[in-house]
Amino acid sequence: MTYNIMPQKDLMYSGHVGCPGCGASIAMKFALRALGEKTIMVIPACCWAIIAGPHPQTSLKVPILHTAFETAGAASSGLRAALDMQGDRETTIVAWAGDGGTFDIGFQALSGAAERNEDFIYVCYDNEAYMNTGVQRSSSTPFGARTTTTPGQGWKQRRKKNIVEALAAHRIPYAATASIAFPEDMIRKFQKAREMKGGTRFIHVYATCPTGWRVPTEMCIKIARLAVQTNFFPLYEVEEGIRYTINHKGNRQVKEYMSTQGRFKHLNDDDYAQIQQMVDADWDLLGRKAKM
Ligand SMILES: Cc1ncc(C[n+]2csc(CCOP(=O)(O)OP(=O)(O)O)c2C)c(N)n1
Ligand SMILES: [Mg+2]
Repeated sequence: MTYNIMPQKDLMYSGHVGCPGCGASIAMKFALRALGEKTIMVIPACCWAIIAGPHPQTSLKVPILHTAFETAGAASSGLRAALDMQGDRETTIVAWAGDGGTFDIGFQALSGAAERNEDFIYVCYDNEAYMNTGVQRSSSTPFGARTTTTPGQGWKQRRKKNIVEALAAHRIPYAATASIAFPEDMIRKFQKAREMKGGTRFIHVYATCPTGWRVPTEMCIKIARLAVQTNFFPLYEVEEGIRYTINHKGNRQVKEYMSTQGRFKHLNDDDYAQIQQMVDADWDLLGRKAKM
Protein backbone atom coordinates (compact mmCIF):
# COMPACT_ATOMS: atom_id res chain seq x y z
CA MET A 1 0.00 0.00 0.00
CA THR A 2 1.35 3.46 -0.79
CA TYR A 3 0.58 6.50 1.30
CA ASN A 4 0.45 10.17 0.54
CA ILE A 5 2.88 11.33 3.22
CA MET A 6 1.43 14.80 3.74
CA PRO A 7 -1.84 15.51 1.90
CA GLN A 8 -2.20 19.26 1.58
CA LYS A 9 -5.97 19.62 1.63
CA ASP A 10 -6.90 21.05 4.99
CA LEU A 11 -10.36 20.15 6.30
CA MET A 12 -10.22 22.52 9.26
CA TYR A 13 -11.01 26.21 9.00
CA SER A 14 -8.35 28.63 10.18
CA GLY A 15 -10.17 29.45 13.44
CA HIS A 16 -11.27 27.23 16.31
CA VAL A 17 -11.92 27.71 20.01
CA GLY A 18 -9.17 25.52 21.47
CA CYS A 19 -6.50 26.93 23.80
CA PRO A 20 -3.29 28.24 22.22
CA GLY A 21 -0.92 25.32 21.58
CA CYS A 22 -3.70 22.70 21.85
CA GLY A 23 -2.31 19.34 20.75
CA ALA A 24 -5.78 17.89 20.18
CA SER A 25 -6.44 20.55 17.53
CA ILE A 26 -3.23 19.68 15.72
CA ALA A 27 -4.23 16.00 15.92
CA MET A 28 -7.53 16.73 14.18
CA LYS A 29 -5.81 18.73 11.45
CA PHE A 30 -3.48 15.84 10.56
CA ALA A 31 -6.19 13.18 10.93
CA LEU A 32 -8.55 14.94 8.53
CA ARG A 33 -5.80 15.49 5.99
CA ALA A 34 -5.34 11.72 5.96
CA LEU A 35 -9.03 10.79 6.09
CA GLY A 36 -10.37 13.17 3.44
CA GLU A 37 -13.75 14.82 3.10
CA LYS A 38 -15.84 11.64 2.97
CA THR A 39 -15.68 11.47 6.75
CA ILE A 40 -18.22 11.98 9.53
CA MET A 41 -16.88 12.83 12.98
CA VAL A 42 -18.73 11.54 16.04
CA ILE A 43 -17.70 13.69 19.01
CA PRO A 44 -18.84 13.01 22.57
CA ALA A 45 -18.48 15.53 25.43
CA CYS A 46 -14.80 16.55 25.62
CA CYS A 47 -12.67 19.57 24.73
CA TRP A 48 -13.27 18.81 21.06
CA ALA A 49 -17.02 19.22 21.51
CA ILE A 50 -16.14 22.84 22.30
CA ILE A 51 -13.26 23.29 19.85
CA ALA A 52 -15.57 22.30 16.99
CA GLY A 53 -17.68 25.37 17.78
CA PRO A 54 -21.35 25.80 18.72
CA HIS A 55 -23.92 25.15 15.97
CA PRO A 56 -24.29 26.75 13.41
CA GLN A 57 -20.58 27.60 13.62
CA THR A 58 -18.02 24.88 13.01
CA SER A 59 -14.26 24.59 12.72
CA LEU A 60 -14.48 21.46 10.53
CA LYS A 61 -15.31 21.05 6.85
CA VAL A 62 -16.83 17.60 7.48
CA PRO A 63 -20.13 16.76 9.25
CA ILE A 64 -20.09 16.26 13.02
CA LEU A 65 -22.49 14.28 15.20
CA HIS A 66 -22.27 15.59 18.76
CA THR A 67 -23.17 12.85 21.19
CA ALA A 68 -23.29 12.14 24.92
CA PHE A 69 -20.09 11.55 26.88
CA GLU A 70 -20.35 7.76 27.22
CA THR A 71 -21.76 6.98 23.77
CA ALA A 72 -19.14 7.42 21.03
CA GLY A 73 -18.89 3.66 20.42
CA ALA A 74 -22.66 3.15 20.29
CA ALA A 75 -23.43 6.30 18.28
CA SER A 76 -20.77 5.43 15.71
CA SER A 77 -22.16 1.89 15.39
CA GLY A 78 -25.62 3.34 14.73
CA LEU A 79 -24.36 5.88 12.22
CA ARG A 80 -22.51 3.15 10.33
CA ALA A 81 -25.68 1.04 10.20
CA ALA A 82 -27.64 4.03 8.87
CA LEU A 83 -25.10 4.67 6.10
CA ASP A 84 -25.10 0.98 5.21
CA MET A 85 -28.91 1.13 4.85
CA GLN A 86 -28.40 4.01 2.41
CA GLY A 87 -25.83 2.00 0.47
CA ASP A 88 -23.03 4.41 1.39
CA ARG A 89 -19.86 2.34 1.81
CA GLU A 90 -17.56 5.21 0.94
CA THR A 91 -17.95 7.50 3.96
CA THR A 92 -15.71 6.74 6.93
CA ILE A 93 -17.21 7.05 10.39
CA VAL A 94 -14.72 8.32 12.94
CA ALA A 95 -15.40 8.47 16.67
CA TRP A 96 -13.23 11.25 18.13
CA ALA A 97 -13.12 11.14 21.91
CA GLY A 98 -10.90 12.24 24.78
CA ASP A 99 -9.22 9.91 27.26
CA GLY A 100 -12.02 10.32 29.83
CA GLY A 101 -14.56 9.44 27.14
CA THR A 102 -12.50 6.42 26.08
CA PHE A 103 -10.57 4.91 29.00
CA ASP A 104 -13.34 5.60 31.55
CA ILE A 105 -16.95 6.51 30.86
CA GLY A 106 -17.06 5.49 27.17
CA PHE A 107 -15.24 2.21 27.65
CA GLN A 108 -18.36 0.06 27.83
CA ALA A 109 -19.76 1.35 24.52
CA LEU A 110 -16.32 1.12 22.90
CA SER A 111 -15.70 -2.41 24.15
CA GLY A 112 -19.14 -3.50 22.93
CA ALA A 113 -18.51 -2.03 19.49
CA ALA A 114 -15.02 -3.55 19.30
CA GLU A 115 -16.32 -6.97 20.30
CA ARG A 116 -18.93 -6.74 17.51
CA ASN A 117 -16.09 -5.52 15.25
CA GLU A 118 -18.13 -2.54 14.11
CA ASP A 119 -16.89 -0.87 10.96
CA PHE A 120 -15.49 2.48 12.06
CA ILE A 121 -12.31 4.17 13.26
CA TYR A 122 -12.23 5.09 16.94
CA VAL A 123 -9.72 7.80 17.81
CA CYS A 124 -8.81 8.66 21.36
CA TYR A 125 -6.91 11.94 21.54
CA ASP A 126 -5.18 11.58 24.87
CA ASN A 127 -4.36 14.65 26.97
CA GLU A 128 -4.21 12.48 30.11
CA ALA A 129 -7.00 14.09 32.16
CA TYR A 130 -10.53 15.49 31.99
CA MET A 131 -9.34 18.81 30.63
CA ASN A 132 -12.59 20.34 29.49
CA THR A 133 -13.95 20.36 33.04
CA GLY A 134 -10.78 21.49 34.82
CA VAL A 135 -7.96 18.90 34.76
CA GLN A 136 -9.47 16.04 36.75
CA ARG A 137 -7.66 12.68 36.95
CA SER A 138 -8.66 9.95 34.47
CA SER A 139 -7.44 6.36 34.21
CA SER A 140 -5.16 7.68 31.47
CA THR A 141 -3.39 10.14 33.78
CA PRO A 142 0.18 8.86 34.22
CA PHE A 143 1.77 7.86 37.52
CA GLY A 144 3.30 10.95 39.09
CA ALA A 145 1.06 13.62 37.54
CA ARG A 146 -0.68 16.24 39.62
CA THR A 147 -4.31 16.97 38.74
CA THR A 148 -7.11 18.83 40.54
CA THR A 149 -8.47 15.50 41.86
CA THR A 150 -5.36 13.71 43.07
CA PRO A 151 -5.56 14.38 46.80
CA GLY A 152 -3.27 12.98 49.49
CA GLN A 153 0.30 13.51 48.32
CA GLY A 154 -1.14 15.56 45.50
CA TRP A 155 -0.21 13.33 42.60
CA LYS A 156 -1.43 10.13 41.00
CA GLN A 157 -0.09 6.92 42.54
CA ARG A 158 -1.51 4.51 39.97
CA ARG A 159 -0.21 3.60 36.54
CA LYS A 160 -1.86 4.78 33.35
CA LYS A 161 -4.27 2.20 31.93
CA ASN A 162 -2.87 0.59 28.78
CA ILE A 163 -5.76 1.20 26.42
CA VAL A 164 -4.10 -0.17 23.26
CA GLU A 165 -3.55 -3.52 24.98
CA ALA A 166 -7.18 -3.49 26.14
CA LEU A 167 -8.38 -2.90 22.57
CA ALA A 168 -5.93 -5.40 21.08
CA ALA A 169 -7.40 -7.98 23.48
CA HIS A 170 -10.67 -7.60 21.53
CA ARG A 171 -8.75 -8.95 18.48
CA ILE A 172 -9.80 -6.01 16.31
CA PRO A 173 -8.02 -5.66 12.95
CA TYR A 174 -5.97 -2.63 13.93
CA ALA A 175 -4.89 -0.80 17.07
CA ALA A 176 -2.10 1.78 16.95
CA THR A 177 -0.57 4.70 18.75
CA ALA A 178 0.31 7.98 17.04
CA SER A 179 1.80 11.34 17.97
CA ILE A 180 1.32 14.88 16.74
CA ALA A 181 5.12 15.19 16.75
CA PHE A 182 5.41 12.42 14.12
CA PRO A 183 2.95 13.62 11.47
CA GLU A 184 4.11 11.32 8.63
CA ASP A 185 3.74 8.27 10.86
CA MET A 186 0.36 9.53 12.09
CA ILE A 187 -0.96 10.21 8.59
CA ARG A 188 0.18 6.81 7.37
CA LYS A 189 -1.72 5.16 10.23
CA PHE A 190 -4.90 7.11 9.55
CA GLN A 191 -4.74 6.29 5.84
CA LYS A 192 -4.09 2.64 6.64
CA ALA A 193 -7.04 2.57 9.06
CA ARG A 194 -9.31 4.24 6.52
CA GLU A 195 -8.46 1.67 3.87
CA MET A 196 -8.94 -1.30 6.21
CA LYS A 197 -12.73 -1.15 5.95
CA GLY A 198 -14.83 -3.79 7.65
CA GLY A 199 -13.88 -3.77 11.32
CA THR A 200 -13.00 -1.64 14.30
CA ARG A 201 -9.77 0.31 14.00
CA PHE A 202 -8.47 2.08 17.09
CA ILE A 203 -5.92 4.92 17.07
CA HIS A 204 -4.54 6.35 20.29
CA VAL A 205 -3.12 9.83 19.65
CA TYR A 206 -0.93 11.53 22.22
CA ALA A 207 -1.94 15.19 22.42
CA THR A 208 -0.16 17.73 24.59
CA CYS A 209 -2.40 20.00 26.69
CA PRO A 210 -0.44 23.15 27.62
CA THR A 211 -3.21 24.28 30.00
CA GLY A 212 -3.50 21.05 31.98
CA TRP A 213 0.16 20.01 31.81
CA ARG A 214 1.37 23.50 32.70
CA VAL A 215 3.77 24.02 29.84
CA PRO A 216 4.39 26.97 27.50
CA THR A 217 2.19 26.79 24.41
CA GLU A 218 5.12 26.80 22.01
CA MET A 219 6.48 23.61 23.63
CA CYS A 220 3.50 21.52 22.52
CA ILE A 221 5.19 19.56 19.72
CA LYS A 222 8.59 19.35 21.40
CA ILE A 223 7.03 17.75 24.49
CA ALA A 224 5.01 15.29 22.40
CA ARG A 225 8.24 14.33 20.63
CA LEU A 226 10.07 13.79 23.93
CA ALA A 227 7.27 11.46 25.09
CA VAL A 228 8.10 9.17 22.16
CA GLN A 229 11.88 9.62 22.34
CA THR A 230 11.88 8.54 26.01
CA ASN A 231 9.53 5.54 25.38
CA PHE A 232 7.02 7.16 27.73
CA PHE A 233 4.57 6.95 24.81
CA PRO A 234 5.88 4.36 22.31
CA LEU A 235 4.73 4.42 18.69
CA TYR A 236 3.50 0.98 17.62
CA GLU A 237 0.82 -0.96 15.77
CA VAL A 238 -1.03 -4.18 16.61
CA GLU A 239 -2.79 -6.10 13.86
CA GLU A 240 -5.48 -8.67 14.68
CA GLY A 241 -4.55 -8.25 18.36
CA ILE A 242 -1.28 -10.18 18.03
CA ARG A 243 1.04 -8.85 15.30
CA TYR A 244 3.09 -6.05 16.85
CA THR A 245 5.27 -3.53 15.01
CA ILE A 246 7.29 -0.89 16.84
CA ASN A 247 7.68 2.29 14.77
CA HIS A 248 10.25 4.19 16.83
CA LYS A 249 12.85 3.22 19.41
CA GLY A 250 13.51 5.92 21.99
CA ASN A 251 16.76 6.20 23.95
CA ARG A 252 16.38 9.27 26.16
CA GLN A 253 15.74 9.35 29.91
CA VAL A 254 12.17 9.83 31.00
CA LYS A 255 13.14 12.75 33.25
CA GLU A 256 14.00 14.76 30.11
CA TYR A 257 10.35 14.53 29.13
CA MET A 258 8.70 14.89 32.53
CA SER A 259 10.82 17.75 33.85
CA THR A 260 9.50 20.00 31.08
CA GLN A 261 6.05 20.06 32.71
CA GLY A 262 4.49 21.75 35.72
CA ARG A 263 2.27 18.72 36.42
CA PHE A 264 5.41 16.73 37.41
CA LYS A 265 7.41 19.44 39.11
CA HIS A 266 7.00 17.97 42.64
CA LEU A 267 8.83 14.72 41.68
CA ASN A 268 12.25 14.04 43.19
CA ASP A 269 15.10 11.87 41.88
CA ASP A 270 13.81 8.76 43.68
CA ASP A 271 10.43 9.22 42.02
CA TYR A 272 12.12 9.62 38.64
CA ALA A 273 14.14 6.44 39.22
CA GLN A 274 10.94 4.55 40.02
CA ILE A 275 9.18 5.92 36.94
CA GLN A 276 12.19 5.13 34.73
CA GLN A 277 11.97 1.52 35.92
CA MET A 278 8.27 1.38 35.05
CA VAL A 279 8.85 2.81 31.58
CA ASP A 280 11.78 0.41 30.98
CA ALA A 281 9.66 -2.57 32.07
CA ASP A 282 6.79 -1.55 29.77
CA TRP A 283 9.19 -1.03 26.87
CA ASP A 284 10.78 -4.42 27.48
CA LEU A 285 7.37 -6.10 27.50
CA LEU A 286 6.38 -4.34 24.27
CA GLY A 287 9.67 -5.41 22.66
CA ARG A 288 9.01 -9.04 23.60
CA LYS A 289 5.53 -8.87 22.05
CA ALA A 290 6.94 -7.36 18.84
CA LYS A 291 9.48 -10.19 18.58
CA MET A 292 6.97 -13.03 19.15
C1 LIG B 1 -22.47 11.85 31.75
C2 LIG B 1 -21.60 13.06 31.82
N1 LIG B 1 -20.81 13.25 32.88
C3 LIG B 1 -20.01 14.34 32.95
C4 LIG B 1 -20.02 15.26 31.93
C5 LIG B 1 -19.15 16.50 32.06
N2 LIG B 1 -18.00 16.46 31.17
C6 LIG B 1 -18.00 17.00 29.93
S1 LIG B 1 -16.54 16.90 29.15
C7 LIG B 1 -15.83 16.14 30.49
C8 LIG B 1 -14.36 15.79 30.48
C9 LIG B 1 -13.92 15.07 29.26
O1 LIG B 1 -12.63 14.56 29.43
P1 LIG B 1 -11.92 13.83 28.23
O2 LIG B 1 -12.80 12.80 27.65
O3 LIG B 1 -10.57 13.39 28.69
O4 LIG B 1 -11.77 14.97 27.13
P2 LIG B 1 -10.97 16.38 27.29
O5 LIG B 1 -11.92 17.33 27.92
O6 LIG B 1 -9.77 16.13 28.13
O7 LIG B 1 -10.65 16.78 25.90
C10 LIG B 1 -16.77 15.96 31.52
C11 LIG B 1 -16.47 15.37 32.83
C12 LIG B 1 -20.87 15.03 30.81
N3 LIG B 1 -20.90 15.86 29.77
N4 LIG B 1 -21.65 13.92 30.79
MG1 LIG C 1 -8.72 14.31 28.31
